Amino acid sequence: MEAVANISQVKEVWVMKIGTFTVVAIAAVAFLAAPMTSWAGGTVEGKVSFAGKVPAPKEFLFSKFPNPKFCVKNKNKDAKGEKRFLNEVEVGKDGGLKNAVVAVMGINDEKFQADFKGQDITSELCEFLPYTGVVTANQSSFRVMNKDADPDDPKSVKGVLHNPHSFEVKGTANTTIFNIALPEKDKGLDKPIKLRKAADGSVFKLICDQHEFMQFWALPVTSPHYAVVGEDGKFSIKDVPAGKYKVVAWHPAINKGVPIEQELEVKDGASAAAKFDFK
Ligand SMILES: [Cu+2]
Repeated sequence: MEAVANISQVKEVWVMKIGTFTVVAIAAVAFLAAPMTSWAGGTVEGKVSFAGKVPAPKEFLFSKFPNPKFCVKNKNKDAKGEKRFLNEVEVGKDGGLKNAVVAVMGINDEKFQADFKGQDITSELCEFLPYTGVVTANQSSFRVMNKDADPDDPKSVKGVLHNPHSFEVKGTANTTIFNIALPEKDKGLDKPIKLRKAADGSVFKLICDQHEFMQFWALPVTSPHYAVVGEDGKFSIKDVPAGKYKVVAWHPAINKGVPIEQELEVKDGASAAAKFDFK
């Protein structure tokens, strides 16, 4: 018994020693890292504008799709409630291109990519929200939640059937990633996604196979240095490590979905201006 007690005492001392070493090591790293992170990196800021003629929304006759009496509750429609509008291009009063995605390219942040879970996409009143976002090429979780049920339709009391179908899109090529029916309200899907050609410029598309006007589009990114712009078109991407970069602005329905690029240099503690003018 005594021998056992002695061994455990020795162990405790050993653990304490390791513990002390660890604490000292962490403290030393923190001491070195803290002053650096407080000023390292710069900001990329600017605006995405659209100066061209804003294309008319795409039109879909409610009557040609399932659940016309429910889907008409969506606000994007004509005065008579016959046509659903898909406003692909929305421009703010100062010319900002809403929903454009800006990303600093060439930063391979592996921790960000491993942890990235994206955002929950919702199906609400027969619309995927939001309209644009970002994904990673090898994303462990992509989620879509069905928020729709129609109390006035016996077939849809438990849920309006949506069928999120995702694709990797490159040029005119579309490759299915997943295709899953969501028949019940407040139930969703959670799937990993892989984009094999993200490095070659592919993008992600989500469309409902029941209601074609339900769409979500995303640009693959490799670091947290991106922004999805609102209707003022402005963005401010902070804490970008100093260096020379290609920065892109992308909108799925403008310039045939091809991003426009700008080269710039980010300096520590400074702001680098980026301006993207789509026509
Ligand atoms: Cu649908």
